[in-house]
Amino acid sequence: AGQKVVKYLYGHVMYRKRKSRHVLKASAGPFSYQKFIHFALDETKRRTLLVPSPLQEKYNSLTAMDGTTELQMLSFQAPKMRLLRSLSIENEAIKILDFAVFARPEFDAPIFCANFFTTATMNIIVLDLNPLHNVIDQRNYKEKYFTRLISLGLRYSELFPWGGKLTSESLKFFSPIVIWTKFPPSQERYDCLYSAFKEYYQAWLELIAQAPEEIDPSSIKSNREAQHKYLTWRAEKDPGHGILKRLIGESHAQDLVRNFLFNGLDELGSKGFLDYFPEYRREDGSVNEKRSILGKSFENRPWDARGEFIGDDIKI
Ligand code: BLA
Repeated sequence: AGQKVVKYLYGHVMYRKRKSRHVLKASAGPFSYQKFIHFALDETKRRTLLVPSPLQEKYNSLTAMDGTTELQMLSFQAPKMRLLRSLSIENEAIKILDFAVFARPEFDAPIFCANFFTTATMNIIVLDLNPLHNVIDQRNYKEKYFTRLISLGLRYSELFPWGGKLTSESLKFFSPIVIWTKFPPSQERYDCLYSAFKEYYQAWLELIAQAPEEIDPSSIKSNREAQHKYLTWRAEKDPGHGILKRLIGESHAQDLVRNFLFNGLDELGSKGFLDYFPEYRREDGSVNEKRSILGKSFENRPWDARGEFIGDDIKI
């Protein structure tokens, strides 16, 4: 039955691909992220046993309140992957991809993260292997996963210049090879972004394939907590939430964010947002709705060519 669902989902992706190609021809608008998803699923299936996630039944596709924007959700799991999920949102004017893979807590592998937001005038891009543990203070974690990827990161950071100031709190969730960039529409850049996505995803697949299963309960616990903290941050403060609310309404957006995109909040831990990020506590005990307490900073890439953090003047 699993295989059947996968085939069905593939059919769906292929169908969407043909459809969007047609749209492209008609409007010459921006391209589609469907081939990114297709590549990632193909490559993952080549390397591991990928089966649909139980989430797939509830989260599959949705038409936004405007009656034209399509939201497409896919989710899978594999022996080492707790959750591989993708959300794509497309209409004539916008193309959005939020693709992430979370390992099971027995592995301390980074989180694969591709967040692409494309309009007729602008692209906002984050592509990274988000570290599970702190790579600024914990040298051993950084060396374990990132030292060998510095040259890959360097190649693409030259092609994709740093996107400028960003929410300071986000920096802790990024690795030395993060691609954070903005650019106006350009076919050449999209082709380059596709290459970057393919190379980063291959690198992540290789890394998870090599990752040994942790058996020490305290390490597993620390991995679980780190992933829970990451999910808690993104479920509360991710910059995409406003768009989702506008498209599908507050309560659907909330459900999608908490139970699909950042699924695991209820299973991996019991702490709340303010336990992890007490600086957001307001006097009445509620969560400050501001995205950032520290404000925006890091005008330039705060990692040097050797992957050393050089943003020390700003406290994060
Ligand atoms: C902007 N998205 C941004 C910015 C970042 C990210 C860094 C710049 C604004 C800022 O400094 O916060 C992405 N931030 C991330 C990611 C992490 C993080 C991936 O901390 C991970 C830890 N973007 C999406 C999706 C949508 C989206 C799915 O990925 C819409 C549904 C929209 N992102 C979006 C928009 C902006 C943005 C509209 C510009 C608005 C803004 O700056 O607040």
